[in-house]
Amino acid sequence: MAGQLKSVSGKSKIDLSKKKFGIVVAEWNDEITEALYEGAFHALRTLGVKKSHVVRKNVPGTFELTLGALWMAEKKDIDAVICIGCVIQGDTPHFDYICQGVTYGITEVNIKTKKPVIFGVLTTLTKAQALERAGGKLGNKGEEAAVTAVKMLEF
Ligand code: DLZ
Repeated sequence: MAGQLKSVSGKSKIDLSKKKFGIVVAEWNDEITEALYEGAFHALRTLGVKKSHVVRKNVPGTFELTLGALWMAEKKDIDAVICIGCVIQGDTPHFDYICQGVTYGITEVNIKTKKPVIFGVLTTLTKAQALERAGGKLGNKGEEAAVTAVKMLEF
């Protein structure tokens, strides 16, 4: 992941100080989603995005990311949206419905608004797997989501 950050840092074809990002954060599994948010925020700042150009909004759970992302992306001054969530499998099929709903929903928001809306959602079998991906041994997927947003703006 650090490699990806380096490949964008300082070399961006666009002036990132002029770009404004929305980050929508699900409150479920907040230990994980806060770490993902911090990763995304830190990456954007490292890449040259102004602090005042990062707008955060919380939603209750990952399922609500779709509507939160739509409201955020519909704002004229927002260039890209990063959705942060974490769904951990439980004993019921709820996991599958939330994952399916948000995946489809975020895809729709991309197409409808024609803005990059990034899927920074962990879908894991255990909390340990989520922690590994939220600043643990497998990096920080929030950071990756931020880099993805920048790459899409460069596109
Ligand atoms: C209900 C629920 C469950 C069981 N698990 C999660 C989860 O692991 N991660 C998450 O972000 N949200 C979960 N939710 C809440 C749903 O996303 C949603 O907020 C509710 O179903 C209300 O629409």
